[in-house]
Amino acid sequence: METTRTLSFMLPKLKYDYSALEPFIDAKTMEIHYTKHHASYTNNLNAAIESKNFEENTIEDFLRRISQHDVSIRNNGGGYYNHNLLWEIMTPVKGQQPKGKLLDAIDSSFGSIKDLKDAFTKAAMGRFGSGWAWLIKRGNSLVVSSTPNQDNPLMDVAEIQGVPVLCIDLWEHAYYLKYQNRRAEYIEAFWQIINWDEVERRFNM
Ligand code: MN3
Repeated sequence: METTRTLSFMLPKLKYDYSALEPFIDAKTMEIHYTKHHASYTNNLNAAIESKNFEENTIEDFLRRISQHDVSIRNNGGGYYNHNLLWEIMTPVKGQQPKGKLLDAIDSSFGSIKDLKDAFTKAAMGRFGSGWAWLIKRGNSLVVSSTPNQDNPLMDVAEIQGVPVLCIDLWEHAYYLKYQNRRAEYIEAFWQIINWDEVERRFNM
């Protein structure tokens, strides 16, 4: 007897309040971003895979073979994964700094944290239109990149592939209410709320 296994993805719970990242990210933006945008990617992804049989078991499995799937899974699967990661790598806990093997890799790959910040900011400013900038792990080193739309570095279609450890959302929905056209200010503010402990945990995985 053939069984149909229906896979479905859950919108993860936010670990902090909508207002927790104030004044860097305002509460209204967080609320809309999570309850509308991320929820839509999740629902649309589930609709795109409903009642179909796939070999994939995890979102990462889908992304690594995304060239085999239709554009709806690419856009919504990317949107689902990217926002899951985004909520995790931001924190209301002030004053975190990279340390340990992560700091070693930052120093050997970029020179210093300042150099990493410059490279990350340049990639984020240089992304035309909507997309993401990334810090990705390739072996024991780190690389900065950016992708359009909801693509990400796990995808087999990405220009620069690797495992994401840090990301910034460059869609206007991520910053327009507070920063309007001032993307540079948003990127500078974002740098103040990075959860370096989580970035380090992902780097060490
Ligand atoms: Mn977004």
